Amino acid sequence: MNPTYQKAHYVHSAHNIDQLPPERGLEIAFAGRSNAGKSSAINAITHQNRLAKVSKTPGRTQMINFFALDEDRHIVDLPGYGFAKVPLSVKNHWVETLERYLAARQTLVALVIVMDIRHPLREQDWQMIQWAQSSRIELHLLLTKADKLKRGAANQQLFAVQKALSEAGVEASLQTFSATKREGIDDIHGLMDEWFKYTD
Ligand SMILES: Nc1nc2c(ncn2[C@@H]2O[C@H](COP(=O)(O)OP(=O)(O)OP(=O)(O)O)[C@@H](O)[C@H]2O)c(=O)[nH]1
Ligand SMILES: [Mg+2]
Repeated sequence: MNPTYQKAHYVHSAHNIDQLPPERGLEIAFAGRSNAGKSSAINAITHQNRLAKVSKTPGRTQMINFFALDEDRHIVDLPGYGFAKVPLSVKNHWVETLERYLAARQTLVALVIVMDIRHPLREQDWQMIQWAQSSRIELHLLLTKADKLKRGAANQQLFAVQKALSEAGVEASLQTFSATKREGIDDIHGLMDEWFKYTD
């Protein structure tokens, strides 16, 4: 494994688009519905337990959080969308902020959309997929909590999502993942190595 992921450390939080750090180097962002498992995935990928805050209560991540591997490589934990109990004004703020971040951020090279394997491709996930496609960044779908399904059922979900994406003409890679069982980490490291240009 590339040892740099373990060096990830918190550097910055932004609540608004104008609080983002200066654009420098390369950035990989993690998006997904509230409670999907974004923060847990980031912790598993960086081999740390408490880098990104994990919670049983949906809506835990309410800021855009930046973690640095080095000065030129950042992992970004985005606030979750789709949580019913968040006031409409807060929801609208984040939808707008996410759209602007995806459209404008020059350093953003890839978006990882984290989805609970039992509930993939909900409406807002499609919205994020469309924004990512129109920004021409790399797109990867992480079907997480795969430990909640038997292997056969998990693979069935993977194929169903793959089919839906190809029918919609979406270019994206995808995989199953489990933060709890630490499965799928090597696969995403391989992609991140490419996006972060560790493999050149
Ligand atoms: N079984 C299982 N549970 C998981 C997995 N990943 C995350 N969870 C649990 O799902 C809940 C939400 O995880 P988070 O990582 O906080 O989710 P999030 O997407 O960051 O949520 P927000 O910050 O609220 O948007 C927690 O109770 C986690 O322990 C997984 O791979 N397997
Ligand atoms: Mg979170």
